[in-house]
Amino acid sequence: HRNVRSMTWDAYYTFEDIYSWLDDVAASNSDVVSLIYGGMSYEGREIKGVKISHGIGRRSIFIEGGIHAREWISYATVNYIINELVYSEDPETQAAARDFDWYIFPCTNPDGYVWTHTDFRLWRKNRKPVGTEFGIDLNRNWNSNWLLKSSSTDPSSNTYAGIGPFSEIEARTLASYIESVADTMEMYLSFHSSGQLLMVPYGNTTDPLDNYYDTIKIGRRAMGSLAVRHGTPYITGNIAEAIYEATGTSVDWVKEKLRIPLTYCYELRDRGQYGHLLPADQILPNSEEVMDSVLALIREGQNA
Ligand code: ING
Ligand code: ZN
Repeated sequence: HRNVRSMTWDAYYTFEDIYSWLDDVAASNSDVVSLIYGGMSYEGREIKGVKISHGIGRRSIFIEGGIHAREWISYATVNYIINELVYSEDPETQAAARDFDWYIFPCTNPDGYVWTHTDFRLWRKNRKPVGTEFGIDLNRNWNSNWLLKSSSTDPSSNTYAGIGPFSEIEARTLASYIESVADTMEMYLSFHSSGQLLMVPYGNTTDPLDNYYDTIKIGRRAMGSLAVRHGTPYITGNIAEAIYEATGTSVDWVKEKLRIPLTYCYELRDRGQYGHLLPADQILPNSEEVMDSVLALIREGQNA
């Protein structure tokens, strides 16, 4: 396939083009960027990402994008973050790139993403056949309160949770990769669309558990920074209070099992006008404001 040497922010890219671009970013910046493999998909595609590291002994930040196939803005936003961390000349961005090890996966549901380009634009799940149906919701398959809330046992449902926790190779292999790098991890970010929300665990209860008050305070300040550039309002809350109760999700598992202190899930633009079909001319403003907010999360997280 063709070699994507630079990515622009006025179009959505295919699976092949994203992976080709990751290859090139790594090859062109081999002192700092390496390719990493977070796992495998049912149809045999790799969950490919990049590690950005300016040396050993750093704390780390993990970014998970594209676990839901139709949420194209998630893939684009995560690619933008990679691009900024590698190529930006902004001093704060460069400091963030230098001060942390970054583990970044733009496409954690490869088969689903390919399907949204070839066959069905609004596909959400993976593509494993289940009887006459297809697909498990990869954000309901994690081993944290599995099947308890907003999860289905019906394979035709968009929130079908699978036959058990980590039944799906994508969720299972990614989880074991996350676990393998968790000791240095301070922040975990998951990107979805849409709704303009910043959410913290947990999804099974509105109770303010763990470091709820700290993470909400940090999150609200970061959403203040997000709004500075284009005025886009985000609401911060726990999953159950901000959107709906849902369990078996990646962020709940990361927080509950790995105890990563700053674990957040974004619902990116917009608030429903276009939903998952966000026009490509919003990729850049969306990504700029999100990058501002990621830097703010780091800043506010250190001051907390
Ligand atoms: N929303 C998320 C979903 O998986 C979510 C909301 C995220 C719930 C993280 C719990 C944890 O349903 C979308 N748009 O997919
Ligand atoms: Zn989603």
